[in-house]
Formats: sequence, C-alpha cells, structure tokens
Amino acid sequence: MKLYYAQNTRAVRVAWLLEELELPYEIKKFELGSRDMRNPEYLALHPMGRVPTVVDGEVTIFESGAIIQYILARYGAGRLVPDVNSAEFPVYLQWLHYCEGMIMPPINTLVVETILLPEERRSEPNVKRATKLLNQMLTAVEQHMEGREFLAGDFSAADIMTGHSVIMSRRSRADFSDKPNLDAYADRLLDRPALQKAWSL
Ligand SMILES: N[C@@H](CCC(=O)N[C@@H](CS)C(=O)NCC(=O)O)C(=O)O
Repeated sequence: MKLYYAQNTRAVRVAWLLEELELPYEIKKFELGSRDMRNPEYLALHPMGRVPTVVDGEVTIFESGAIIQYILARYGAGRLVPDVNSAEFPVYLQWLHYCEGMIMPPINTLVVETILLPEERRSEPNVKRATKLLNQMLTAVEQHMEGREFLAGDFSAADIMTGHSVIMSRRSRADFSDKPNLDAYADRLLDRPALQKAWSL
C-alpha cells in the first residue's frame, strides 16, 4: 500500500491508522503546496492534487474518511471499530464524520484567510466568523467528552478522524481555555506512539 502524504495534513490520519494497525506501507511525501502535487501523474490519482491518497494494488482512493473506512474494512479485522450491534457503533459513525462536515470547514477558511491569501486580500470579518463557528463546533465535542476518555467507548477510528481535527484546531486559532475535556483529550491522543510516528514522517 502506498500513501501520498504531506506533513501537518489530513494524511496524518491515514498514517496514524496504519501505524495503530501495524500494517506495512510505502510513503510518497509531498511538500504541502508544492507544484509536485499538481503533476499529471499525481492528478491522475487525485483530480484535485490533494492529500491523502492511497494506492493499494488496483485500488486508488482519496478522501481521508473513505480511506480510513477502506483500510478498516479490508485489513482491520474488527480493530478500532465498535461492534455494529453495540450502542457505541452509531456514536462512532457520527464522530467519524463530524470532523470533515463540521470542524474542518472553518479551519479551511482560517488557513485561506490567515496563510494562503496575500495580506491585502484577507478579510477580518471572515476570520471572525470562522473562528466563532470553529468554537461552536468544538464546544459540541467538549460537551460530548465530559466523563469520556475517547469519542465512542474504546479508542477507535473516530478518534483518528475527529481527534486529529481537535489537535489541528488547538494548533490554529481555536480557544481551548474553556475546553478542559478537549485539551486533556488532545494530550491523551498525542501520547500515542502511533500518532507521534505518523506526525513525524
Ligand atoms: N476532504 C479531504 C480534504 C483533502 C485536502 O484538502 N487536503 C489538503 C491537506 S489537509 C491538501 O491536500 N491541500 C493541498 C492543496 O489544496 O493544494 C480529505 O479528507 O482527504
């Protein structure tokens, strides 16, 4: 299996899962934003030239959440997913998808408005709105994490997806001063050797 990866991106989620499952993989590392990510060979794998992408034999798949579900279904042998008939399973599905649906959109806006756009085209109202929205999205996770160690029972792939976004949020402009559960949760995840490895590839 080959993972197309760049540091500090959603590709960390896939590397983290592969490390947790102790599956072998090859890695192609991009510099985020480099022209290399738009070369024709890579665009044939991912039409937007983004990461992550996985090539596994005949299979080419992009979208971090889809890749996570693919790897778990093919190679997970039931690991990191609650039993389908358990009370945790729907909770797991909800938080598996929450990050891309709710947390990453305001983070994307913040990246565009504070890093990618030239200063003269940046919009303070957009930054304010995205910061407020991000805070609201994180507050829902903060409330859910009250009395919990992980999002859906034991550590699961939902923690890899939404936990990664929580960590990304803490590194951005998100206010964690009123989110002690999330702060401790992010630290707990960062203690995992598989994440440390995935982050430092
Ligand atoms: N929803 C996609 C998002 C993919 C995405 O936007 N990746 C970013 C890095 S986190 C990227 O490759 N950006 C490079 C670019 O836009 O040129 C996923 O979860 O895989």
